[in-house]
Amino acid sequence: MKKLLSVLIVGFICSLYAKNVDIEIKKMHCPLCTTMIKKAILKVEGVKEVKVRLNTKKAHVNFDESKTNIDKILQAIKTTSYTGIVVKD
Ligand SMILES: [Cu+2]
Repeated sequence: MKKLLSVLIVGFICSLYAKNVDIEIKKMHCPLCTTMIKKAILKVEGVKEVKVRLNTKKAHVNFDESKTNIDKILQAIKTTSYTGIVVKD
């Protein structure tokens, strides 16, 4: 019972720090771009999940707010010479 409780607490704390952001990536035009951008975002410490879609030109990022922030993610996108704009957070 104690174990179950601690799992629930850890899960709850994790969900407090977990944040999702949708970023529009300008001029993204081919599957290679999506792969490159995805890799760059995944390099940011604290990023848990990245989905980059070419048809919508958007990246959906799930990250740990206690370890990173949106600015660091945007900076990572910049290293691939693309510009990301936050759509929704
Ligand atoms: Cu491309």
